[in-house]
Amino acid sequence: MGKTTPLRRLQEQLQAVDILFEVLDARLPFSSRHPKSLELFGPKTKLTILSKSDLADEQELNRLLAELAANSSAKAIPLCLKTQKGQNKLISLALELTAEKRAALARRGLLPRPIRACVVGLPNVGKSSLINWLIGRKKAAVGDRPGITRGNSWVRIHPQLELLDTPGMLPPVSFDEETALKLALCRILPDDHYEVDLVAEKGLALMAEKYPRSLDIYRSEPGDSEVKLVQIAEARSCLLPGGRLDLHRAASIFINDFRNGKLGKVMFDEIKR
Ligand SMILES: Nc1nc2c(ncn2[C@@H]2O[C@H](COP(=O)(O)OP(=O)(O)OP(=O)(O)O)[C@@H](O)[C@H]2O)c(=O)[nH]1
Ligand SMILES: [Mg+2]
Repeated sequence: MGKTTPLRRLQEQLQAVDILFEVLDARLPFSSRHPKSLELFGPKTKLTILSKSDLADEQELNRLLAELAANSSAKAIPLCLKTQKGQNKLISLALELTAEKRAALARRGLLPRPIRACVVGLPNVGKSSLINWLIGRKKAAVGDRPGITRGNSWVRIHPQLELLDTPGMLPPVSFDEETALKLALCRILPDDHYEVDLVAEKGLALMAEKYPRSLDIYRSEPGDSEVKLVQIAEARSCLLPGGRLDLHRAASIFINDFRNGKLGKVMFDEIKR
């Protein structure tokens, strides 16, 4: 008894907050949601942040936003956390979503207190970046590596809104193979959770299917000739001693090119048409 497990810590954090900022990767708006999020968050008020919108296929993202706006009361906002724009929009959405709660607190005649928010999401989706972006200074640790945030204080980001400076860590889960592949490609699964070559092969197939032209950077001339690891190894002269092709290096090149945006903006989840 009394032992702090990550799940208990999360539950304590959730109890203290009025609204959740659930961060999802805009390229994977369904796959990057914790499979148990409904169970974990219950009926808690939630604002969905679609982070890394600068890396997402704009047309598909707009389709998703239209779909959400038409069919649910859930609010979602796409954000690029690399630019200092949109804070006021997010804060006013949060205030809008908690208007009833604030009114109820006021009716109880309590000393008015700000609404409290906490950021949640899978590893590497941009939770710390969101906190920094809202707080406006580098406080939370940010890194391009899943799982770097450990260790809480409230920071006032608006007279009526406070933010917990530590994100809620969600319990680890396993994903089906298809989802795990997309998450690994977008670096939401830690590097030691997957085979680089396999992720690259599947990623290439995904890009060939959805964004075939993006693979032209590995073709000698633009077209639709097949691009597999062999072709990338040839195009980039990845050779092992003895002259055999180094497919493992080709796999790393592809994954880095993808993550650095060299293959363009993508959407990997199916948006209803
Ligand atoms: N291009 C782009 N990169 C982003 C954006 N937001 C975050 N990143 C990058 O994504 C990586 C992960 O961001 P973090 O804020 O550390 O993510 P986190 O969810 O706190 O990760 P953990 O603490 O490891 O769970 C970093 O390299 C960020 O620079 C964004 O809007 N656009
Ligand atoms: Mg973090």
